[in-house]
Amino acid sequence: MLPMTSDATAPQGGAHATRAALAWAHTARFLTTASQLDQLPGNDLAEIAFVGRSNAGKSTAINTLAQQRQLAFASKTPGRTQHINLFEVGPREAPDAVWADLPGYGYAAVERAAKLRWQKVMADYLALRRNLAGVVQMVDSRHGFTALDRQLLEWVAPRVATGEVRLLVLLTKADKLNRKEAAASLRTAQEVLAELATEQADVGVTLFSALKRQGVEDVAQVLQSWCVVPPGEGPAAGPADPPAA
Ligand SMILES: Nc1nc2c(ncn2[C@@H]2O[C@H](COP(=O)(O)OP(=O)(O)O)[C@@H](O)[C@H]2O)c(=O)[nH]1
Ligand SMILES: [Mg+2]
Repeated sequence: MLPMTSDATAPQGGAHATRAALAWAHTARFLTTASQLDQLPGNDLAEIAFVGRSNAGKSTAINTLAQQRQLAFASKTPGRTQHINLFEVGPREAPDAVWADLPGYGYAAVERAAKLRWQKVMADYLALRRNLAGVVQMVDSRHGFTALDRQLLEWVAPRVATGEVRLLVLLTKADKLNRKEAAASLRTAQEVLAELATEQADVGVTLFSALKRQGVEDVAQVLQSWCVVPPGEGPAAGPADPPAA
């Protein structure tokens, strides 16, 4: 894990904290699905959005974190799924987080109307979803940020700048890179993300491989830290609520 700012939550706490974070991620279970933002349940639980280009490895990353083969479905018609799938995480009687699997983007064969619909859904969700605590963006480590990836960063940047929404970029399929390529991929991504840096911003980036389980434990710990307030620390003082979504 390479935090971009001194504020970024670096995983720590040793084997026990790692096991606890993985156990937390493994509790993920399907909650509901929505085809429009106004169908999303109003929710006070911290929500973590998973976003990424079609084929970037988003479903695989979610399934790997949750240690469930089919939690996030691999779409049979790539790029066509405009649904937002929500998963609940934490103790069943007292869930402490929601994971939101947002529509993949950038699939070439999608017609223009669907692309525009996607833009509206994503821009509105990222700007307005009241309980959005963090965004996990999957970027193929071999390709780096595409124009659409950067567009998405721009939509959420205002809330990242204030620290209201955290950002973690997973450079996926890192097993396909050799050591030198991996270092270059990380460095290039850091350069792009440096544009988002502010005093308050919590932005991280890490190499990730579902195949080799690289980064899985660190990512679980970061996501848990976004949602679970350690005993005695009280709720973080945040900015005023943006308009409800
Ligand atoms: N080598 C390798 N392939 C991966 C990894 N993660 C995903 N893939 C492959 O990348 C393709 C797209 O993955 P998927 O999770 O469906 O991407 P999504 O469209 O972003 O949900 C599939 O063929 C996966 O098997 C990884 O860590 N390593
Ligand atoms: Mg998928």
